[in-house]
Amino acid sequence: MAEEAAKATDTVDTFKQLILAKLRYSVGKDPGNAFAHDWFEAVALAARDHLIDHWEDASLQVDRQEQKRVYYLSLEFLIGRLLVDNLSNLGLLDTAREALAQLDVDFEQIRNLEPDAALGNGGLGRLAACFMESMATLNIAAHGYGIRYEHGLFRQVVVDGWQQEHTETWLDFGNPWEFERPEVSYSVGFGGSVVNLAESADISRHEWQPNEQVRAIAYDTPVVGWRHSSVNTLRLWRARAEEDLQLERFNAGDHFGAVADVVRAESISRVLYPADSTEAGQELRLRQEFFFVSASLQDLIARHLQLHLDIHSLPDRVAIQLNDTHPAIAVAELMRLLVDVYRLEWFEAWKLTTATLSYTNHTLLPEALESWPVSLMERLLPRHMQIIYLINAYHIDSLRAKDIHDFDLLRSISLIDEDHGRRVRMGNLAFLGSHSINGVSALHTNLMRKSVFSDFHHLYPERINNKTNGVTFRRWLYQSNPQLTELLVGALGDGVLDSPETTLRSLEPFAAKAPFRKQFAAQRQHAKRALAELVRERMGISVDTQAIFDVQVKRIHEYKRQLLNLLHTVALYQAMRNDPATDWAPRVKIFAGKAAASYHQAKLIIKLANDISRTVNADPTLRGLLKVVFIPNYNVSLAEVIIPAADLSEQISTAGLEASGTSNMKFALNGALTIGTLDGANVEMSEQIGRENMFIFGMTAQQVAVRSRRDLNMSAEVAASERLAGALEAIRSGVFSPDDPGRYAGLIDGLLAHDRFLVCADFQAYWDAQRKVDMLWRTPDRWWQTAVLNTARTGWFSSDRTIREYAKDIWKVSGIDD
Ligand code: HBZ
Repeated sequence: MAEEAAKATDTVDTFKQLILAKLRYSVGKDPGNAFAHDWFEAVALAARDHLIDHWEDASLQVDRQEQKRVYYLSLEFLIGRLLVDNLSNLGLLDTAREALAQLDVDFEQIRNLEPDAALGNGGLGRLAACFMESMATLNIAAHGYGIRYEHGLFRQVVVDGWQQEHTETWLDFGNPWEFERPEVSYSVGFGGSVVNLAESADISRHEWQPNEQVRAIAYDTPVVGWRHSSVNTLRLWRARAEEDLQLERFNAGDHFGAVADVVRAESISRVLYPADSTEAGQELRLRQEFFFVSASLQDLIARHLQLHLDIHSLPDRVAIQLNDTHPAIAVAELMRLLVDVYRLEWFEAWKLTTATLSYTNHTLLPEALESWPVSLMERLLPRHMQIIYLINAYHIDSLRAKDIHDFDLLRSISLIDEDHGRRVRMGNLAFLGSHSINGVSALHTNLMRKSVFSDFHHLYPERINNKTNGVTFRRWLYQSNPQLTELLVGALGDGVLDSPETTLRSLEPFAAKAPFRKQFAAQRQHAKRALAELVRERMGISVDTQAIFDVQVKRIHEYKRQLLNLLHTVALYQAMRNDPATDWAPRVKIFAGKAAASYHQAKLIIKLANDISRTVNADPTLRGLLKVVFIPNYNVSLAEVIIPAADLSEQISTAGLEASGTSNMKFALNGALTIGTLDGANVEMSEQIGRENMFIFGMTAQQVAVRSRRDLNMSAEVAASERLAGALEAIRSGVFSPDDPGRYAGLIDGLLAHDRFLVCADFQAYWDAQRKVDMLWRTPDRWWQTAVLNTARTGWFSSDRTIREYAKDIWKVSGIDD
């Protein structure tokens, strides 16, 4: 023990010296004149030194062992902050805390100075970040590839209840985690024409001559696994013009014109598209997609050839995962590289392409399925358009050869949609070019087989498979909830940190132990106080930490049904006012989330939440029984504060529409109870956790399908429920918007006439489920027993489990230790 203590002191001392050296020689400051941000930078750089040592080891090991490499292509990586993540996985968190304390620097203050790397919109981007961490933890040799956006997801400011979007500037103070690699750069072409150099009739022998070139510069960020098992690389590309300045134009006095090309080229990596499930439909978006796909493929092929010399062995050494259709142009670009550059014969190239690529689908919503106008593709990527036509033609030929002539089937699997002004269907391209197509929860995968890809599934029954999402427990438990983590370690031992998937189950018997339940409740109180403090500081609203913290945080979208939650809020408000003698369970309704800038209905829902909040919070007759807060600018860091503080997790999407959900898993892991529909991964959660330990309500996906076919007029449902009618009428008539009483008339009338997401149809079931929540809350023993069981039974939703499944079933790779 004495020896260990001496070693720890030694480590603290060494780390302290390292921080001081970084402060002096890298930041250029002394402790006497350093600002808090300088300290942040010095600690981050000190941690980075440790990362680098492990990073070198990891890449040498991969080369030696000739491990197959995984490339995760994603237009989004919603990373959040990295300081605590890196220190914690390096095992240096306590060391850093102590070293800083000795230097009289407040660790909590400096950790909060780090900006969020918000290079993603929501679940899809955050999943990519969890996967990167899990792949490093599992010793899988993986690279993430994406875009280094200068501006990440917009900063949401709420002014008078309305969302405003402001530019996010995460790079203002530089980024201590990344390494610019100017020597790693590729040229990416656009436009121009296709030429027949060899005068060959075979169009697979034609070549592309782009008329615009953009340079992709690599920026590498090390990604360290738990207990620094391995360090992988996230490589993000920045766009640069081939030439910084057209000197001739500049000298002729055309100062703006001289940099026009620079602006055009660099706009590619300027900003993340804030498009959540709405079609971007912008040329710039297609340029972004092709830019990062082309640079990434060129880079990984160069690495492959350097190591293995032979392009033919690509699928044996390389697995490329396409995160949604955003990188689906990879199918055509890989074909172009193999055929035009490496001179492979078409069918050989096709074999390599499909054996290397696999694709993950994240949505079934028709409006979110990507497609590009043929005219745009022809102009921007003429050779790729030609390749897509060829793939399509060969595919249809191969089906006809198998005697498949069904016109409707051929039309539905075609890469070209002829019905909506000729568009390239990126989902179909990704499907055809991949050997594996996976959904992200069991229900979603089954619906994929029956809906968007039913015809493809019929033709290729082996290709579609399920990989239910998971989340990294390092960030979403150990780092965000140290109090609960400590409690778990106390109960189950240190081993729970290394193998929570199996060990957490041993927590079950603790649910029956009163002293443990008390401790479990105490850690929640701690987290609730921290959130209450944040709400008071940022919004000036005080909330009762003894009340149920009822939380819905996610992108604002009609299918996620924040409106259903708001209707319940209004109905509860009215019931509390009408019936003050009832013993109501006190509640704090907490909302947060961003709406896509162009999504007017979602922005109106944010305004409604804020209008309701203002009215309810100011009503003295409620005696504080109900509070409503909309916390602005939801991001990863805010989620880390909110999730541990939640008692109730709202997962109430219309069944069949939420592909998986991942916050549902984070909440349950932290011991919140879920109120939810049988949608996405909620279904599997109810299997693991037990339906009796969740509040499951509402129509099933099947019932939704049947009801939607009937009609979407809700007069009957509204007539049947006085409570629903009352809530709708209050909103419609301006009770919450006295300054503009007609503000919500359109929203409510629209809902009654055409309730696409079945808000009204599910209202009564939701209300009833909420009353069960109240009842359970009144018996704390049972509540906390259920909460402990939720934590105990969520181990399966670790992204380590998900990644193991990808590795075994899709990528055919194993980690070094496996
Ligand atoms: O992906 C989400 C799903 O809605 C959610 O159910 C699932 O858990 C998660 C991970 O699989 N999808 C998204 O987050 N989608 C986007 O963010 C998105 C971004 C750009 C687009 C379209 C969708 O153009």
